[in-house]
Amino acid sequence: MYKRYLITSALPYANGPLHIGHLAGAYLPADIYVRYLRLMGRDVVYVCGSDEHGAAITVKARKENSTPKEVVDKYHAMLRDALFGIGISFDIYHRTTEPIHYETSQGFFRKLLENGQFEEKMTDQYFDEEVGQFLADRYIIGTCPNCANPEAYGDQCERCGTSLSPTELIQPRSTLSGSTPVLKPTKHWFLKLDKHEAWLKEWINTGKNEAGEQLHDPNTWKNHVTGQCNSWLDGGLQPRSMTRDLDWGIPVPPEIPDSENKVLYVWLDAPIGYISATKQWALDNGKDWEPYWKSQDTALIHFIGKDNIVFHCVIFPAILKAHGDYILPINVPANQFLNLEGRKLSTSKNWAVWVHEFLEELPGQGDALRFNMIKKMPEQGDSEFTWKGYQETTNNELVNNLANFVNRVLVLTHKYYGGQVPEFDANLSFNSGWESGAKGTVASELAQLNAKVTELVAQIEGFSFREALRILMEISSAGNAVLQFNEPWKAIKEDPETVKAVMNTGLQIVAALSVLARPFIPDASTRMRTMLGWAPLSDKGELEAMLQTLAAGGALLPAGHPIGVAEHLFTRVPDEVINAQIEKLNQANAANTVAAATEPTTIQYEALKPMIQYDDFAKMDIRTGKILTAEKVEKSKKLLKLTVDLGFEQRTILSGIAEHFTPEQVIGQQVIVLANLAPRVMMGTESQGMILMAENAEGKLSFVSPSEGWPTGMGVK
Ligand code: B3M
Ligand code: ZN
Repeated sequence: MYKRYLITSALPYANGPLHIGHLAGAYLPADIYVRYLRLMGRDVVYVCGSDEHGAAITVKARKENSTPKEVVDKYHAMLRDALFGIGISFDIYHRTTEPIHYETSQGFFRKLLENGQFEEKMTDQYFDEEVGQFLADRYIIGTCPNCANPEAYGDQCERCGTSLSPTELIQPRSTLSGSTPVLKPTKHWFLKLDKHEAWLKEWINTGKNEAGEQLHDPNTWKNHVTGQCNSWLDGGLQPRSMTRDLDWGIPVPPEIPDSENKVLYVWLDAPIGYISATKQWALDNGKDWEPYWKSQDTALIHFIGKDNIVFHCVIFPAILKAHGDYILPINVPANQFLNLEGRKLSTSKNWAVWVHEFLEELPGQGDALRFNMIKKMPEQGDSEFTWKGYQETTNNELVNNLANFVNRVLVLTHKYYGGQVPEFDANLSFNSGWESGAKGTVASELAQLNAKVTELVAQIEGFSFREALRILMEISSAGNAVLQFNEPWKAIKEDPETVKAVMNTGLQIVAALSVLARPFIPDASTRMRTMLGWAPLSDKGELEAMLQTLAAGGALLPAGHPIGVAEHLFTRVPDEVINAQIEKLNQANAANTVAAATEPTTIQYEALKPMIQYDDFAKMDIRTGKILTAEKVEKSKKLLKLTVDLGFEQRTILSGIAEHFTPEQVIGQQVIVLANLAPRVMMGTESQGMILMAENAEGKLSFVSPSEGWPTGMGVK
């Protein structure tokens, strides 16, 4: 077991408010895990903060006609309030513009330089002569060499997804002045990532360091995380520039020759923010930060979204290693993306549910949002949030199941026993809540509870928070069933002794839920505690204590304990609230449609093929599958080499989609596969099947996939 835990969530860019996609990706999973660790009595520090440098900020400042400093001050406050408002329980929420962070980052630069980790190189970079400034990649737009999009950025084409470098753009122009930039030589410090490739490969795939010590168990890493790292590593690592010519950022230490007007690359700045935040936390709390970052018995875990995987699994580990005395993360349980009402969340298109607006417009529903986000958490694949789904889940699971159960137990305890936990005869049996038709005693019901709690804990340990939440609700359902199957309201007259045993069981289950709910819906947990006549949790080992009590067959609530007042934990979400939110999205959509109004096009449909018989169709074996790994095929523009999971086996499939998708984009994608197509060798590799794709009139491709979470290897008929 680890002696201490250091948990991080990705530092959000302070260039916009927080939306539910961020929440589901990097903050809620970490918060669940951290709250759980605290309840288990572990030593844990949870750090985060605003990422306040990089082109993301300066671009926004130009757009808002303000300064970078104004931008970060405004959004830092908004992000912090939204995150704490939704109950993310950071031990510190820091900023990368704090002096302690400047010192720490510059210290890293110096140490890396001293350790010979940099290669100093002159490179040609675009310079805007009108403005007199080198241009960050995002400040250059031009025509994409891949799809001819005239508005591609210097680092990426947002239409086809290809990552680019500015010199690949056709007809580049500066977004600052509109002029054509010129190439000018400039000096930069490149981290020799190529020197780190071998150990990184070994470490990611086996969990071992160069000395052969086991640092983590690679089987606990998510497939899509390892897959994305490997497809990057297989492409070969190149030295990467760790400096930029910008006027916003942390200056390269001034004593270093040629450092004028150079700042640190934001990825040599932001992740170091985790370290400076820990230092500040230690200062504020009279602790020592170093063991958290330098002692092998610390578990460092980064919670992030999938777009930050290579930075946290390849680049930052290389930086830590290059420094020399830091530990590496034992896991990076990245999540995939959450979509909203069938579409990608988009800040620029205002296609989002903003957390600060949610908290304002749906007051008191923070826990309900958390619950819904966890239920739809994109742990293994992309997932989707809909307002109708929000209403259904809240009403069916939180109101009808959990709130209803807790309320009934408390109301009946007041009614029958004057608000005191009843004494009972341990030999009495009644209908079990865990299995319809079975009989149980209080002791056997609690033994079942213990088994479920153990399962729930194991799921949290394995970062399967959706499953853990499902088990939480299973426990609540069992509580409801104990009441439903024994109908104390009918039995109280003829068989009051059995009713005492039934009610005692119900109360023990509420007591367990008040602790178990804490990581997921913290406010509801506190309210359950108050209803039970208990103080709120102090988050110091209460779950650990509860596990011990349950394992020893003890009671969580002693007989005679006086409970508090019964109230409703959750309220129904009415149609009006949902309709108003849907209307808000429709308006955002209408604004976008007006903005994007294009000339009408006439679509050319392909002619229908000749008729076939059913038998022709039935010869095809079509299956559901999932892409595990993806990489470019050398010397081929069109092909991606994929490993596809068919459940019963894995296949290598070459697919002609490389001009449409990057390997990173397709890893984790659910697909439909023609599984009995005769193998074919292409570019020296045997392709064992075909991925079915939809193609539109412009020749764009779209994946065809089963419903989210559908098992692989299932027939398509
Ligand atoms: N701010 C990118 C992002 O918000 C970046 C993460 C930094 S984590 C150290 O997606
Ligand atoms: Zn493109």
